[in-house]
Amino acid sequence: MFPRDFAWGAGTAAYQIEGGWQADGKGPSIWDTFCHEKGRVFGEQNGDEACNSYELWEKDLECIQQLGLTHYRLSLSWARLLPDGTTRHVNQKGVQYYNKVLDGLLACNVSPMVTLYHFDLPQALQDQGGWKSAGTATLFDSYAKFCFQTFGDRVKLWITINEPYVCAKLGHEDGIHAPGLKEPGVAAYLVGHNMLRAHAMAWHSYDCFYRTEQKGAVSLAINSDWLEPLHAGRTEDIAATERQLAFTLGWFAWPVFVTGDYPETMRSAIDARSKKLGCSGSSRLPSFSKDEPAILGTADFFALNYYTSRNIEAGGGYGETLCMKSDRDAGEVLDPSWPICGVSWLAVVPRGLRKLLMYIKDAFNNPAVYITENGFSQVGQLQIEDVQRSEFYKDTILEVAKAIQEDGVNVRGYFAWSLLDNFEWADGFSARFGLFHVDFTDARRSRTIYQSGREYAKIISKYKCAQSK
Ligand code: PNW
Repeated sequence: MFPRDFAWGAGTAAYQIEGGWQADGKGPSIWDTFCHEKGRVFGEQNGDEACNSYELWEKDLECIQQLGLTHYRLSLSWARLLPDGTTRHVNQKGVQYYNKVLDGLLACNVSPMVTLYHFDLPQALQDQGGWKSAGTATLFDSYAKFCFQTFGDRVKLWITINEPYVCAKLGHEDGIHAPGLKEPGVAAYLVGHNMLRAHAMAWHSYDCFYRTEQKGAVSLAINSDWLEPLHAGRTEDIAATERQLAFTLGWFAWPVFVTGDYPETMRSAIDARSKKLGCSGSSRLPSFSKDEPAILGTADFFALNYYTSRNIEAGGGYGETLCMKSDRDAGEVLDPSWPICGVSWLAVVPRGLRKLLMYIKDAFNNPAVYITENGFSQVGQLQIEDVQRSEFYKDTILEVAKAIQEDGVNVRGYFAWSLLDNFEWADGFSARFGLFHVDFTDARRSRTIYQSGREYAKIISKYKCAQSK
């Protein structure tokens, strides 16, 4: 049911697993700073040590092999490689660390997918304005070139930026992720803009200088829920769903895959709201300059992070305040029949993934798709026999199979989130997304496979066997 070279993977991110926050010359990142401030993270926890993958990476390799993964998605810590964020100073110990991990993966016949940026901007760059500053995009491009140059002989799948939506919205509008800015209705659009510019510059750099020799592929990971109108026949809800989609998936996918610019629905909604609120000056949504590398066409595949679904109704009660939610003028409603698992925002709806894949096929001209994240967490009472999550993986992978077989979606791989229980951002260690349990009270951070991990391993081996016949 799956193509022969289908990628069976699992993912992690540097800050969530590595620890070693000051080890061997690493510079601080915005997540180090954020977690060390009071009241930011559940239980005042932080990623100072996390899963200690900085020292225990060989244990991670064992987990990867136990699952039988063909691919592993990891991210590089920018500040571990370039402590002040610039190529003026390279931390060789950081280079050695990632060389060991990448070589270790290849030695086990596992292909790496590498994310350059997974939420952890070097603090030195935040001090100069962070993603609100246009110059950060240029520095990201230099960092990306450094990584292509240093690791690109072994890495064939690259993600530039993970979930620009989450970075922009949670980090700069809601202030619940690093850098913790609350500048509603303004900063997130600017940050998203600079991330798109950064991504496009890096893609063009790869295309010009590395593609011929390294023969890899580059994209950005876009998170999206599946959205449907709350009342299927209600015109206002249908329009609200379209707006919500434009402000989430469309915000990043339209410029890259469709027009080189933001969705018209998004721009007109922001302009209209600005007028209504009497915001002076130019639009809060920046425009792309003709003098910079084009945004359109800067993805070699579609990288999708899918977790959940929502029903959408018009309005939402954010009326006259300046914020993104009032710009969108759409409210999210959860169907009571969807089980909420672990974290509050995550309603489990596997069939939403199939529908979203179909949408992506139609809207973006049938691209190759990697599902770069999908999963759910447990909170509270811990179960190694996590029956519900085992069922979830079975159901979800079946939906992916149907998307390939029946809908003809060109899905090339599936990455479960996450290989290990890890530091779940503002939820600290309270939400466990791992296929392996990690004992954070044990200095050795012992890793134990969950039932869901065993289930995933079974699924992988079944399809691998079927294909070898
Ligand atoms: C993604 N939300 O982030 C990230 O890419 C992962 O690092 C993370 O562990 C995973 O999803 C699970 O949360 C998100 O609050 C973080 O809506 C928060 C939200 C969504 C995605």
